[in-house]
Amino acid sequence: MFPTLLVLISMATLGCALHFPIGPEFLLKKGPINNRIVGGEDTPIETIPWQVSLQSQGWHYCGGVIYSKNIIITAAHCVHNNDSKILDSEIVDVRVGSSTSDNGGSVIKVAKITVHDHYIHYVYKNDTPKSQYDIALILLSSPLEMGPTVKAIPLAESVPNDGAVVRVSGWGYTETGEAPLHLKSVYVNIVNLEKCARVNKIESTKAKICAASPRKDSCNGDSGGPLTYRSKLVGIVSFGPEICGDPSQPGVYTDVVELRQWIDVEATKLSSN
Ligand code: 4AZ
Repeated sequence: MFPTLLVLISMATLGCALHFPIGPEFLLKKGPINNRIVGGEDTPIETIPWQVSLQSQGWHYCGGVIYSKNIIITAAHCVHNNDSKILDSEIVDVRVGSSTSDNGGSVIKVAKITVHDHYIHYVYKNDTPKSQYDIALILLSSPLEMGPTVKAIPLAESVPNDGAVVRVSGWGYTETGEAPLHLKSVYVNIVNLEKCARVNKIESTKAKICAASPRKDSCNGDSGGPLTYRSKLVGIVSFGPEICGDPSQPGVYTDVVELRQWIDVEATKLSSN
C-alpha cells in the first residue's frame, strides 16, 4: 500500500514545484483504474542489476539506469522542477542494488546533474504532458561497488525493429493503482514511430521510440528507468497517455541509440570534473 498522505506531505515540504511522476498532480488526475509497471511481474534486482531508484526524502519517485561506476542515466523530467530548473543535487539520492525501493542495497548521494540542452517539457491544449530530449545524467558522489546486484548496462547500437520484444522495469504504479515496493518488469513490443507520434499527438519523432502491448506498460513512477533489448539499453521511460496499458496509445521512450554520442561525451565530461 502506498501511503498517499505521506507522499503528499513530503511533496509539500519538498516544494510542489517539483515535477514528480508520483505526485499530487498525477494522483489527482488519474483514478485507481487508470493508474497502472502494468501487467508485469515481481523481478529480482539480480536480473535487472542496472536498475536504480531515484529518491527524495526516502521516497522513490523515478527510475534510473547504471551507465558506469559513477554515472546514472535518467529522464530529464525526473531531475527538473516546474520552473525548468535542474534540481539541487542535495535533494536527490540514488538507491542501487535492491529489489525493494524502501530498503536494501545502498543509497548514494548525487554530486552533479547534466540535462540535455534541447530538453523541453510542454503541455499543449490540455493534453497529457510531453517532452523532447528527455534525458539526463547524474554523477554520483562516490563510485559504485559493482557486484551481482549492481552492474552497468551497455548502450544498444541499433533500435530494434517494430514488433521486437523489449523489457521495461520499475517501481511505478501497477494495475491496482498502487506504487509497489518490489521491483517489477514487463515485456512490451516496439511500435512504429510514425504511428505512435500520430496517436500520441507528438509533433516530432526525434530521439523517441515507442512500445506497447495490451494491458502491459510502464506508468507513473517508472520514468527514467530502462527499456532494454537483449540486455542492452535502448530507451528511457519518458511519458505516455493518460491511460497506461492501452495498446492503441503506446508509451514513449527516449531513444538511447540516437543519443549515444551525447551520453558518451557528457558522461566523460561529468566524470572528469
Ligand atoms: C509517467 O507519467 C508515465 N505508459 C510514464 C510512462 C508512461 C506513462 C506515464 C507510459 O511517468
